[in-house]
Amino acid sequence: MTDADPTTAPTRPLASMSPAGRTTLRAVAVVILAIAALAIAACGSDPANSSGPVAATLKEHTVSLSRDTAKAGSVTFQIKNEGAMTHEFVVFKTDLAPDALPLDEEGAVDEKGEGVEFMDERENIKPGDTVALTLDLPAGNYVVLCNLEDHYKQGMYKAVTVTD
Ligand SMILES: [Cu+2]
Repeated sequence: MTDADPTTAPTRPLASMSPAGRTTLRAVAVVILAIAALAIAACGSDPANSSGPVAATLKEHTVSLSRDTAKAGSVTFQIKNEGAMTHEFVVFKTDLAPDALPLDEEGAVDEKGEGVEFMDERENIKPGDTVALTLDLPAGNYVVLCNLEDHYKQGMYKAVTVTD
């Protein structure tokens, strides 16, 4: 930011202000600049951006993602359990509808079921814990979910699309 040019500015309120007034104005400008810098930094985690870790939040009984797309290759999920129960985070590659994965006798997703390919998981994520899971994912359709008890059936899943 530069000070207004007195030769081109139509009015010059600064020129008639007391030195104290100018100092206050300058301080306000510094604060505005600081806020602008923070806003620019926040743009680094633009949800539309397909690179960088995907933040996943687990609760009873939802999975929330900072974005549902990722670029093929190394994909990291930063998983936080904000719930009151222990959860897990399982990644399946599948072209099935996210709410129609094959179930086992207990009502959990059958990790060896037809139409799903188990990729990797982080188990036993305690309330308040944050863990990372990095996988090498080819392009395709995925579902991430919690497969403890009937948490999947309760709604703990989200679709993720990985593109080249
Ligand atoms: Cu769970």
